[in-house]
Amino acid sequence: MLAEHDRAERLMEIAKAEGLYEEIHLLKEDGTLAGPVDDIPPEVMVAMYRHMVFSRAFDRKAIALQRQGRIGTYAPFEGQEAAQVASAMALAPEDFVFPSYRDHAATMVLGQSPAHVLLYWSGRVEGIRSPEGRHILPPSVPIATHVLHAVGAAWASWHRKENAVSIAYFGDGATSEGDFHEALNFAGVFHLPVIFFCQNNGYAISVPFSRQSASRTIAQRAIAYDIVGVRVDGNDAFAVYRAVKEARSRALHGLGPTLIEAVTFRMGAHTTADDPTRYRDQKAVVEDWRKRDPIVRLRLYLESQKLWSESDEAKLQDEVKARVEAVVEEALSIAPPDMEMMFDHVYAEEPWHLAAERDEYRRTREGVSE
Ligand SMILES: Cc1ncc(C[n+]2csc(CCOP(=O)(O)OP(=O)(O)O)c2C)c(N)n1
Repeated sequence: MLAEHDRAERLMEIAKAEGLYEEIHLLKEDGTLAGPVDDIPPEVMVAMYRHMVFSRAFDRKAIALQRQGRIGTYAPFEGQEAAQVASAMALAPEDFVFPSYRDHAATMVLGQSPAHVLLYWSGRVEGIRSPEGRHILPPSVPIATHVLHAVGAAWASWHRKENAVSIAYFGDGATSEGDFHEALNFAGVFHLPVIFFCQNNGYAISVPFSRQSASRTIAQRAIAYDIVGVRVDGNDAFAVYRAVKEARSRALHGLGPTLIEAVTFRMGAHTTADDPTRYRDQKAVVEDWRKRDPIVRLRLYLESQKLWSESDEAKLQDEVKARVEAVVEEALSIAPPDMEMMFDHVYAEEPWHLAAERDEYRRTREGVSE
């Protein structure tokens, strides 16, 4: 009998030979390349960088706003910018996007207003509306439920013969949910045009990946459903971009779904309500992962190609600072909602008891007593 390690290696070799498992690395930590990137136009690379720098500044500002009590709880994404920005840039406007609560860098690339993201974390409905011309679903807070919704949307696209894919964004913790497995199973059986995009950021709140699953990788789980599994360095924007582009192309050619595992790291807390020092050596891990920072390596590459300069950087930093301030001002200046909105969107047709509560609320608001 093969030793456990040899068996896992052997299974992986077979999967690779069958075209069911692939690993992509393109941009190394020092900003040099591990393979050709001719398929990625220089202007796309620069746009990726600009989006990533803005996202990080936005994320840090959102944490500060929460600390000041100006927004509610917030889920930071620092460290995951390449995974989110590059995956979103590989999509097309007609695609259906199912984010989770941490995926704002992706949705902002797709046109979601950053001010509305801040409103989302204040419990405001503006934060769940899709930008015009896009199909972005509200962020899913229940873990993995939206992975099934993405499959349903992909099935609808397939029936309607649309040229669109669905993409579900979720974390490593989500892969332990039954919904995740049902979604992959169904999508595999019907060869649906869906991309399962998992950001393996190391932790599901306090649970490290080593305690989440005995699988060595998340991508290898694709093999069980006979769909393609791809593992990429999630801090390598080029690898993420290529993996999603290729998955999209396979999906539109009727070749079915892809499970992408983008290996990355959540640099900060799970949410502003979490204290990561309780379950990991925050200083040491963050220092270690800083060396793999997705923004630094992309800048190093762009500079080496003369696509970016010191003065471009100085200009971008000024632009980003001003934009973030403008976003905050916009978000805080939007008038608070009419409280009666809490009765909207609860049922398609309002039942009598909700109508009665609405009436009662109106009477109270207007100071009318019985
Ligand atoms: C169905 C469900 N179970 C439990 C929770 C509580 N919960 C919130 S976040 C989280 C961890 C999710 O981790 P992961 O999927 O790795 O995503 P990450 O937060 O790291 O992006 C859990 C268990 C939830 N929101 N939904």
